[in-house]
Amino acid sequence: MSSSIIDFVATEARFGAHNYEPIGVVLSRGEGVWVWDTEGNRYLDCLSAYSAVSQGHCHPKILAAMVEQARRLTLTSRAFHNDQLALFYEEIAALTGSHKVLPMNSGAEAVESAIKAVRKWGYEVKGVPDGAAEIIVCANNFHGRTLGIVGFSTDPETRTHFGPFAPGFRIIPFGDAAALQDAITPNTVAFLVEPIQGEAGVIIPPAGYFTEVRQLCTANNVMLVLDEIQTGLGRTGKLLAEQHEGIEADVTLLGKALSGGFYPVSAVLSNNDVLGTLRPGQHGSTFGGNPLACAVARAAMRVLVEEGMIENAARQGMRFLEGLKDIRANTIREVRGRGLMLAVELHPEAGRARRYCEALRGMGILAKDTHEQTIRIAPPLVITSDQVDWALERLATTLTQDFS
Ligand code: IF1
Repeated sequence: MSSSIIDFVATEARFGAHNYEPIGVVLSRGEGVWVWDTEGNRYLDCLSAYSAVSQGHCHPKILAAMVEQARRLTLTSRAFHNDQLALFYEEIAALTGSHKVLPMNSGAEAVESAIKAVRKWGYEVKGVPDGAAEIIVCANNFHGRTLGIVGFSTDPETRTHFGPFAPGFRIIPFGDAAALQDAITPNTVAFLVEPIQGEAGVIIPPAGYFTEVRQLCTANNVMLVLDEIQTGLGRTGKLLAEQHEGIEADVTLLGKALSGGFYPVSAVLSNNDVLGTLRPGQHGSTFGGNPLACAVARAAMRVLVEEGMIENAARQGMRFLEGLKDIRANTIREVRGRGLMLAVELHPEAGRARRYCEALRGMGILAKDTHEQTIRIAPPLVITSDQVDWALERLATTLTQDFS
């Protein structure tokens, strides 16, 4: 690595908590699907900051909205109204068909807020005895890094030595509707689940699973909470991943691309009285619903729809998935994906996915491994057919090598 890269990396190592092991590249500029490092090398971003930069890096219209708002008013706290929040509410409700919105900042905050709201609904509307509310989650879930959330994680790396954890969660296998039926009790207030498990390696449930889930939740007066923080906003080729299943969640969580990668913006969306249980003083956030966040999110939602990014994700996702499936390589165990949420799972004997990601960096592609054997592929939704083909050529070259 050149001296400047070494300096950046060494300084990070010297001062920073070592809670990440980044690929050896120091990025300094981004535009659309491309990012450049400090040496001027160009890479196609196949991670999109874990689906937060779905609109492409530094989208000019989101930037303009951010700069214009930042010049006028950035933060008021919710102690006062501002002239962006109502417009954000109207536009996100219209886009998603929601009735109530709770604006937060990070995805984890949206998840934690939803947990608080469904518990409150359970006690005050469903009639669950106080303190007895149960929430069902799936094994191999990823919903964030707060203490409450890692308390129901099944990934040792995410939860070891962070205890003690909060009670009130039951864990069932993902994709198994019978297990959900068996786990529901009179005290169950919600089923919290990702439509596709992202960090677990882009795990897509069996056809019909969510139809059964929807029926079970409705029959048992259990709130279906879909965490669409990664799958939402066009990533899977539809506005929301639930649309592939033909169902509607009771509570939907959005984050990441809700700001196009410019600012932490998340939201809890509710189609019933779950959010109606929150009264003044019972929940809040310094930055939640601030005018800058709202202006950025309004622009991010607008360009997503106006520039046909959702339809493009469906079209280019199919091209990418078929192209990956056409790669003849002994290293590949399975290719999975929906829209531009894709993954290549390697055979254990092919070696760690990290090695292939490092080789891909040398080919001009930035991708991220997950759980040792899987390469996650999630480019911005603005990717063109030529860029998909460009990426496929380099992926084929890399995946037909053996880094075991
Ligand atoms: C990391 C991946 C991990 C999420 C879903 C909530 C959140 C996330 C479905 C929380 C966040 C990020 C977190 C980041 C890496 C990335 C990630 F799944 F996307 F790959 F970790 F598993 N629900 N996912 O995916 O949102 O609080 O981060 O805004 O923690 O390393 P957040």
